[in-house]
Amino acid sequence: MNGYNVAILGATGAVGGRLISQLAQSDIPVKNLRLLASKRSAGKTLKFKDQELTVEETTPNSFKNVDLVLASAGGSVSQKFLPIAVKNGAVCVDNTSAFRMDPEVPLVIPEVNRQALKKHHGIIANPNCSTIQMVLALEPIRQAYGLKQIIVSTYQAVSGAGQAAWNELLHQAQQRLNNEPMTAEITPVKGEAHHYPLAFNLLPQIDVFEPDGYTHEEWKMIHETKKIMLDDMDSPEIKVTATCVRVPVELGHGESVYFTVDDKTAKPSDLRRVLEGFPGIVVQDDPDEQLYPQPLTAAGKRETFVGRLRADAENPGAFNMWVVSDNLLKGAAWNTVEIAECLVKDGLI
Ligand code: NAP
Ligand code: 3JM
Repeated sequence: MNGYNVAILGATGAVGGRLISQLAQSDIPVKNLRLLASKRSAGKTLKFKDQELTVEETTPNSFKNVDLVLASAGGSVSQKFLPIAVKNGAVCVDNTSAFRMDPEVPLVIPEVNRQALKKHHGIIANPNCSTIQMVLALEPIRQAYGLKQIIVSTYQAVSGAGQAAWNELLHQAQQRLNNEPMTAEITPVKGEAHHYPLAFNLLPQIDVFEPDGYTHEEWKMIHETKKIMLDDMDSPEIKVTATCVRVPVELGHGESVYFTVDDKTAKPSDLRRVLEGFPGIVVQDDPDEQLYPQPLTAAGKRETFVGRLRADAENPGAFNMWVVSDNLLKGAAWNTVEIAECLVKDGLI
């Protein structure tokens, strides 16, 4: 084979731009690349390697002769177009939540459950950004010491809410510096009844609320974690609970993760050792040197950074740690391209 025909759906977005650059850096042989978005962006040009490519409006015909689709244009767009792409013979890696809980669809972090790719029927789902970095940091610990419970609080960057929300945060910050009232039309969630400024603020709402008082983002973290680690979105084997908060950071989600392990003799130094040997993880943990992960230092990197690892002094087998990763790279575009690389290497396209 002299290369694949690839389409990027949502190519003009915050994730889409990174899908283009991660694909350019990958070892996937690309014969032809199609950049797809809505009618609004049709005709714009974007660079892939040294080629200037024109963005096209997405229609059902966009998927003829396409081998691989990398999708990141929102759940309803994936729901509409990916089944058409599959019918046309393409394999799709989807960044949205549209198919993540479908039992026929593998939900994959390559370092954790690459083997699940073998069961695909045309669509593979990329997990939520907050799920990916937490599960990647907990999997080596689960493998070595067993995992019983996870209590996570997230500190999620505005870029996770899309380019328009990111622009709005910068505008709000400028308004504050100009001593003008801050305005909000998107943050915390586009389309909701109420909007609040995120600049110099914290908003404990990501995605819409469910009747039980949790947000959809919090339930995504719970179900996705169980599906990836235990292959059962409702498994009681590991208890998971989450609080998701949007913070006025541009790029890079932070997470405070409290967890308990089966092996009550495990020490922080044991956990640090298994984390250090795991692919995709970098331990940054030296209080004497004030070394710990930060969004500013994680932005632009593919790895997930772990620090502040310490035992709960009052509860044997319980620990706290702090996890940071670039939400648009390992949380989205890099994990998607990494999945595609695995599909190519494993002969699954
Ligand atoms: P964004 O910056 O708002 O970009 C949205 C993209 O979707 C743009 O390219 C837009 O094209 C395109 N689009 C919108 N409506 C479309 C339509 N009807 N047909 C075709 N294309 C359409 O958002 P983003 O941050 O890149 O995120 C996009 C999606 O990726 C999110 O909705 C989410 O589902 C997923 N995501 C997942 C993760 C993760 O955790 N894995 C992280 C972030 C995002 P135009 O330029 O024409 O408007
Ligand atoms: C829609 O930071 C975030 O808001 C999470 C990323 C995101 C998702 C997702 O991947 O779960 C933003 C907007 C979705 C979605 O597809 O549900």
